[in-house]
Amino acid sequence: MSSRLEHLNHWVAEVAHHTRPAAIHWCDGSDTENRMLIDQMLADGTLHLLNQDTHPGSTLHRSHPDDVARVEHLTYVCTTHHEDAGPNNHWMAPDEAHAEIDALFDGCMQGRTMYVIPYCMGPIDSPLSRCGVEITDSPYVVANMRIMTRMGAAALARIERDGTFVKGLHSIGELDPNRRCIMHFPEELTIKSYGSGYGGNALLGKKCHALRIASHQARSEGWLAEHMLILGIENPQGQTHYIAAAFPSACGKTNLAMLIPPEGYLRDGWKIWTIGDDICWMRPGPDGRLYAINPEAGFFGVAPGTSNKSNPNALASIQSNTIFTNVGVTADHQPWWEGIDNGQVPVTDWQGQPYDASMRPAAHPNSRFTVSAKQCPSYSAMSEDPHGVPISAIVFGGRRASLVPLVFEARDWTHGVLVGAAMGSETTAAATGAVGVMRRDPMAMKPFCGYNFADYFAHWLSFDTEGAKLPKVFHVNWFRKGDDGKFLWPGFGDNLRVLEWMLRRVEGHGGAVETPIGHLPIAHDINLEGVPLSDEAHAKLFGIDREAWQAEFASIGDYLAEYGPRLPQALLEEQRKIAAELA
Ligand code: SAT
Ligand code: MN
Repeated sequence: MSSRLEHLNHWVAEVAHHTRPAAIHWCDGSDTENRMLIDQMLADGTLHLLNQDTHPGSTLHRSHPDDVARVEHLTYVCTTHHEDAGPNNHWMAPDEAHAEIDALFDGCMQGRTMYVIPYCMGPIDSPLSRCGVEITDSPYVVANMRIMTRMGAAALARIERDGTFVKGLHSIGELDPNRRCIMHFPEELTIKSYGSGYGGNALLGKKCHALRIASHQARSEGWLAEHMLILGIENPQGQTHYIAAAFPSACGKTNLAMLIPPEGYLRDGWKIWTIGDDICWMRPGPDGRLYAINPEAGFFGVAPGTSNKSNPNALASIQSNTIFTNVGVTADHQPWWEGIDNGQVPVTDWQGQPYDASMRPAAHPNSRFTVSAKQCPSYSAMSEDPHGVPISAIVFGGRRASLVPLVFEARDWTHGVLVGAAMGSETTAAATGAVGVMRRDPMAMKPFCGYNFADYFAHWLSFDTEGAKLPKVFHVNWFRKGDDGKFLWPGFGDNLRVLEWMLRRVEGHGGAVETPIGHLPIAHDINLEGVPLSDEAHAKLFGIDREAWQAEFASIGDYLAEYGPRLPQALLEEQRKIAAELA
């Protein structure tokens, strides 16, 4: 191996010395290697074969019942100065963190194979891409990383060219919740994760690298690493606009990224192109616009609720070569989850027990599918473009049963940053803890920003420079409920009606009224043909309750104050200005 890889070799040897595996396997990402690992996991029960007639190449993994979601309370950002991690992160001093987690890693791979996974986040030849190497003792992680990233020989070649990479060390350990933690060392470009085999805790390329470490890297290099989907909207004239949209986990990012246009739009020739469903890296191009890539190569989507009605593109994507995690199965070994709505019935639940609705759902609420993006019918070839795609609009959204209207537009970039910083959402099953509690989740990055949110907001503001052609910023809420507790907006494909209004705003036509919280469409500005809405829906989706918004702005002010003197003054002034207008 060349001298440029010496640093990597040295680290691998050091880890092997410390964790004492029975064997070391360098992953090349080939089909042969993948088949070998899958066969081995089928033999030892890590994977179960699904019906190969209906779901060729697909398997099921049942995780430990205590290991089914991200564990935010056990996730740390370990910077030299506590202040650099900010009140938005759990912090530990780097020395202390290394000592604590290294003790767990001591000898933990005895009797196991240690896999070395070189991977690239983003197209192999893109200047926006960044590489990493994950060392793990989980073949399930290897199989997932192969789908979610560009993994193997090509990535190793790029690492050799770049000379740098993010180091990720992972062991499933004993899968004991009391011996579990995920540590990030942004200053050392290092991640250490112990005791969990679940997605966001174990596939280190995803949230740990592409968001926590990358956000830190992006700040110092002048770009943005965001928890956003990227989609292309092609109009009947054949022009495509790209939108990046941030929503918390399990709020429909995958559905929006793969949306099927409603009837009239399909007839007129509108098309949706999927670039990514979870993560977006963007940086200003020579023309001043923001250009985005999806650092991932696959989807790690929430299974429950995915049906031919809610997301036919996702359902079509997962007919083959898919790893399902924690779903139920039917008598003939097809995957099944709540809301699949295909007329079949589960016989076995996600824990492998006979299905009993009074015991637990057939699929865990955070059960997932892992599949290559290329299997999606709306996959865009632009996903491989090394330059990325130009972003016309940035959308922020949360799950808000009350208060927040269907859509509004920020007046300018600074206001847009405040809209993102003030985002709130009700918690979901994607993280352990109570579900349905409203919490502030700025830019949907609360669990993923690798540094102090005050500095992060300042970084966002810093893009507003002379010559910048920044996207317009919008806020949406697909989840507003009526007095009867039912959703007021149909959502799914009909969300295109809202996106189309945004694009008209981007192009300078498209009506709106000015309000203190931003520009709101009145109902007739949005194409509602074929969408019957009650008077209550009209009032709540397209109106604002000033008094309730005054209370919201007071709460936003209190929230921002938690960041103390590091918070950029411009953001506070924006909040105060709007609060005053509302009063
Ligand atoms: O569990 S993951 O972090 O991979 C997915 C998510 O929560 O968005
Ligand atoms: Mn996510």
